[in-house]
Amino acid sequence: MRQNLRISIIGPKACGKSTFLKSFVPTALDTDDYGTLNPNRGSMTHARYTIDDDLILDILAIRVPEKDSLLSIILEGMAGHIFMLDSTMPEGWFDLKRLVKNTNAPAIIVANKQDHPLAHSMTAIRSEMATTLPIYPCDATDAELVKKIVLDLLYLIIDDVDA
Ligand SMILES: Nc1nc2c(ncn2[C@@H]2O[C@H](COP(=O)(O)OP(=O)(O)OP(=O)(O)O)[C@@H](O)[C@H]2O)c(=O)[nH]1
Ligand SMILES: [Mg+2]
Repeated sequence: MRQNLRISIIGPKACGKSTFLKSFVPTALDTDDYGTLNPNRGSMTHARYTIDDDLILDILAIRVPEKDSLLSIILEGMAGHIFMLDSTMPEGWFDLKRLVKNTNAPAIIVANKQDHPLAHSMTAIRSEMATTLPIYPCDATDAELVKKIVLDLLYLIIDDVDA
């Protein structure tokens, strides 16, 4: 039976969500490509990735919304989450920490922009996030690394379904 899995990439403005998704699926579309851009809200990016005849991934990159009520609607039905932080912007980590605490689906954290000269260290990020979720150092332009991270999340999702 054919199955669609929905995965979210959630993080603050400009942390690299779209770059990450386009490294995984170069044909990923921004919402303005669909004609629905609201410049006050920022864009979303969507990609569909076919694993095989039975499994399709729908990946949606979205900014952390201001309202928790909106967030719960967006997150509903997601099989897993990639929480992305900008390693150069500690002011955005708090919001993400709050999200991580309130999520039950399989999830990982991506510490993006680790290649950037102003990136904080993984030690500092791990200490601040204080979570048992895996935290991956990342450069969203590195397609091989991005693929490995998405596949690791997929394995977590499959383990979760089997459990
Ligand atoms: N150095 C570095 N720059 C990055 C990385 N990922 C993204 N960027 C840059 O950060 C900026 C924002 O990247 P986007 O992918 O548009 O970020 P976004 O999270 O989709 O942003 P919004 O959709 O506007 O919320 C761009 O200038 C990217 O080139 C990274 O891993 N390292
Ligand atoms: Mg984007």
